This record gives sequence, C-alpha cells and structure tokens, in this order.
Amino acid sequence: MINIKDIDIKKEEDITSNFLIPINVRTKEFGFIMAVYKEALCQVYNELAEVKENLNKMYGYDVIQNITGRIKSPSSIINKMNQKNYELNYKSLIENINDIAGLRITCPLKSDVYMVIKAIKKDCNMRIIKSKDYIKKPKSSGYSGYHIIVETLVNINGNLKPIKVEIQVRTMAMDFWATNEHKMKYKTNKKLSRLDSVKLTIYAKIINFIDDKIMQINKKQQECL
Ligand code: 0O2
Repeated sequence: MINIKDIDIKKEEDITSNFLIPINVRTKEFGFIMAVYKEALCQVYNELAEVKENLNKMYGYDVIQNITGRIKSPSSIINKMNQKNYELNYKSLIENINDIAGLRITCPLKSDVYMVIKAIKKDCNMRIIKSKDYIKKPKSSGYSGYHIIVETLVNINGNLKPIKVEIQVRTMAMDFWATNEHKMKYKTNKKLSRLDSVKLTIYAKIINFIDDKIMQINKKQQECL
C-alpha cells in the first residue's frame, strides 16, 4: 500500500481527480505520484509475466520473448505536456499522460502479437481503456506496434484508485527498428537528413515485409505437422 501521510496533500483531495497544483518535479508530491505509478507498473508487470507463462504452457514456445518496463523520466513528461499544450498540473498529468508507466512486450511473430493482445484482454485483471493498432495502420514514420492503455487498481491509503499503464506490443523486428529510430530520429535534437529519414521509413516497410514472410513460413510448417 502507498502511504500518503508524509506528503503535503490535503486529506480530502483526491489524487486521481482533484489535484490542481502546478507540477514541480523536485517536490515530494511529484515523487509520490511517481511512486504510485511505479506500484501500478509492478502490478501490471506481474500480470503480464503470468500471461507469458500461460502462453508458453499453452503453445510450447515463448509467444512473449521479453517484457521490459520503465517510468517516464520527469523531463520527458514535461516535454510531452508542453508539446501537447496540456496544463502543467497533476490533474492534467494524470488525465492526459497515459504512458507515465509503460511496459513493452516483444514477440517473435506478428501473429504472436495478436495472441498476446487477446490473452491480455481475456485473462487479465485490468480494464482496457484504449487500443491502437499501428501494425494494421503504421504511423507515417513507419512505426509499427500495438498499444493498449490499461487501468490497474492501486491501493493508496486504503483506497483503490485506477491508474493507467501503457503496454506496447511489437515483434522483435519492429522493436529493432523502433529502438534505433527512437535514438536516431524520434527522440533526438540532432538533425537527420531528409534522405536518411526517408530511408528509415522504407526500412520499416522492408521489416514489415520480412515479418510477414517469416510468419508465412512458420504457418506453412505448423500446417504440415
Ligand atoms: P517515449 O520516449 O518512447 O516514451 P495517447 O495520448 O496515449 O493517445 P500518445 O502517447 O501521444 O497517445 O501517442 P501514441 O502515438 O499512441 O504513442 C506514443 C508512443 O509510441 C511514443 O511515446 C513512442 O514510445 C512510440 N512511438 C510513436 N511514434 C513513434 C515513432 O515514430 N518512432 C518511434 N521510435 N516510436 C514511436 P513518447 O511518449 O512519444 O516517447
């Protein structure tokens, strides 16, 4: 249970809906909010670890290759809020920023991604509040992946509060592209030439093609068994 006692938040204030003071990342309040999200991250991680185990038992291989998680850095939170013109208070942070706590799942095949999404929707103790399929419809950059925002109940001072966590599910090939593109283009101030930027988008399409081809070979082999 997360304890609010030593934090300067009035008792009657509701952390998930009525917390209008300006964000200051050096304060106890910010630290408290991050602790709540860290707890939410751990809870969802445990749920996903169970999904991984169940899928392995069911299909006899690692449908989920890897699960990683992170809490968004304070500077990244503030940048995102500024970019999207959100008010810089805690209410706005909690309402608008869905990926303060984020988990990433990588899978060998595209079909595995959809098996994982189905298992999360069916078996987990979490409410799904949003899904975005950037595999069926990649972003203009070439970015592919399936995103879901879930809510998990965190015990804050004896009250269960719904806290949002983002889960990104990708193939290992998509992850290879996104990790490199994130470093070289998406999240850097260093300028990339127009040509290199176009090349990255083309390479995303090639990776998508290879993902499909590997999946087809795998499917053919399974059908022969
Ligand atoms: P970071 O540093 O990865 O955390 P929402 O408000 O939830 O509806 P949101 O978060 O604005 O929507 O947008 P979206 O597009 O659903 O998801 C954004 C996240 O997807 C990004 O988080 C990235 O992790 C990833 N992403 C989206 N587009 C790209 C892209 O072109 N390249 C790469 N490499 N990743 C991408 P953040 O917070 O922007 O960044």
